[in-house]
Amino acid sequence: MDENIKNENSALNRLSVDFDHASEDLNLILDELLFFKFDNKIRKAMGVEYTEKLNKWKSNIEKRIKDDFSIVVIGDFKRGKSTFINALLGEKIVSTNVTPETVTINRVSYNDMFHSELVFKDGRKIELTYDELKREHLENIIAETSSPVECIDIKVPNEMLKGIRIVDTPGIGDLLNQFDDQIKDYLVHADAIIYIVSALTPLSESEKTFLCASILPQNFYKLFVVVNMMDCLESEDEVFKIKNLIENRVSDIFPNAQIYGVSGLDEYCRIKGLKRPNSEISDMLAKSFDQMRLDLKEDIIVQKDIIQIQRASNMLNYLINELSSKVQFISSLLELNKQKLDDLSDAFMNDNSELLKRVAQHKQTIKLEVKEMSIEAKEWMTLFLSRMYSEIKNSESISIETLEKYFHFYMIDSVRGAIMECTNAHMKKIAVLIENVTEAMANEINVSVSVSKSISSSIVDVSWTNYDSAIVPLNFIPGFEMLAVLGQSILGFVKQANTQGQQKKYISAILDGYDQLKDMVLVEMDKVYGQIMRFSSEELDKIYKKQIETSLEAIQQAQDIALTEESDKKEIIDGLASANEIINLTKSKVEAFEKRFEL
Ligand SMILES: Nc1nc2c(ncn2[C@@H]2O[C@H](COP(=O)(O)OP(=O)(O)OP(=O)(O)O)[C@@H](O)[C@H]2O)c(=O)[nH]1
Ligand SMILES: [Mg+2]
Repeated sequence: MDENIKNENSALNRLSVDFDHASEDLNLILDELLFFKFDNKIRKAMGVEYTEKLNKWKSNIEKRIKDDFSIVVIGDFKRGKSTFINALLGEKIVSTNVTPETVTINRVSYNDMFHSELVFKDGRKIELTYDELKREHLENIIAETSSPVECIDIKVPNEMLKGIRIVDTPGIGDLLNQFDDQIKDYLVHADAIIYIVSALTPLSESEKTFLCASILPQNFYKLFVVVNMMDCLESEDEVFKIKNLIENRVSDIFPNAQIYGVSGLDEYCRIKGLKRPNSEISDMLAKSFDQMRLDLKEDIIVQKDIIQIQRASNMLNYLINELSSKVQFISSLLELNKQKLDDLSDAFMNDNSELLKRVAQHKQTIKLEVKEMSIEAKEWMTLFLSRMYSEIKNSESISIETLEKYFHFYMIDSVRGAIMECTNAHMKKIAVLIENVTEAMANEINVSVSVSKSISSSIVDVSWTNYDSAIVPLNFIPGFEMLAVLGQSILGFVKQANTQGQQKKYISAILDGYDQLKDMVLVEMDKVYGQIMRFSSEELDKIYKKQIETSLEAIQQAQDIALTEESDKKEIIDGLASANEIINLTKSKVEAFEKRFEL
């Protein structure tokens, strides 16, 4: 009975959005905005460059509507993302256990025949056979070409992939860290996220930070959190415990997250009829994977159209807001005379301007603040490490087997967690500082421009960066790669103790080397805070540059307008009025659209 209701519901869901119709409507609204390009008066008012930009945004939104629905599988390194994808698809498609040299982004989608190619950053491609997708072969091919790889595009005749694309990303915080920018890009264009964590390191602080900073702001409709490697646990009870633990940790951040405890490896073995890794809990693991697969289908794949339309309509809203700010800004500049505009533009372009001097002062202030923070963090860390020392000293009751199996995870996670805890608290402070400075800079620009505050703050928001900014906090996570290196060093440190299976020897080996470990951690902390300092300073430069650029562009536009005849000016004022009309019209159309599709 329940099953019937569920099926009926999902059928209804499918009926509730007519994707072709909805995307056609969105395209019509987008076409409306093309008047910005074709109406001469508007072109004159907004400037040619601006109307050109419109094209880019428009094609971005169109791409969002037209492209396959994209599910991005993401998570820290070596959590079993690729294994999970293979298990989900029931065949070995993406390579697993890859070495850093073979790390790639894999895009898997549907085609009625297998087809795969290695795509290089310069646009060149190499066709790959199914066999060449194996790690050993790929390694040789990538080494031989020694060109930077963009991704591997894999098309397979797998029913599940119809209309969707699964993106397998390399681990965040990969030692090489070369993919982070690319992953950001995929995240912006993702429709849904599957976040993979490991049951052996259940949601570390760095993973939590990543979720908060990069996934949360994007307002995904649903978040699937997959706790993988459950086969490594001893019993169903333990599986249950770990799943609950993660549920608690995640639900604070994402009330709409769905958590599954699975084993990609077990599922793959089950499908292929291979020996399962943990026979004690294999039934439970199979059930859990099946449930996850079913939910994925019902909650995401069946609803993919509506999710995709919603994301496109969000982008459209950003675009409309941006256009609106720009029109307001130009309108306010029109009130200034030519001389005043020239002075303004001189002030902005002058390398020795008062404005730049003030940016330098702001940077210095932030630098001092970060210095203080790093001292505070190291004091705090020293305390933390001595607490941990006592805990290790008092761990007689833990068996040598457990220590050998889990102790390095405990160490790595605790130390990383403590560092993330410090930097998290400090980064929040720094974010507030940067925000204040940004506002101060906007005000300083504002004082000279003498336009209203609301307009100057909209300068900061203006442009596509508004959409991008959902992703900016990723840069705020300091030194992911350093934390990874630190993890490796701790691992080395713990594993070097050769204690021939004796518990006491194991503990004393760890304690003997403890000072060395402490020094290592403090040195890493210095590096992390150094990076935060550099990052803050670069961030201020970027914000300042952006503010100046946007202001100069508008001033230039106003200068051009100031030079025109009175009669032309009237045309421009008319143009701005028409622009406003279009903006308001599209705004109400988007609203009506969202209401109709219950977005
Ligand atoms: N026991 C167990 N091992 C697993 C499971 N999933 C993956 N592994 C193993 O973990 C290692 C890494 O797996 P991958 O699938 O390559 O992990 P990944 O997250 O894609 O790794 P990167 O892409 O390098 O970040 C491999 O040796 C897998 O066999 C699992 O569910 N259980
Ligand atoms: Mg992988």
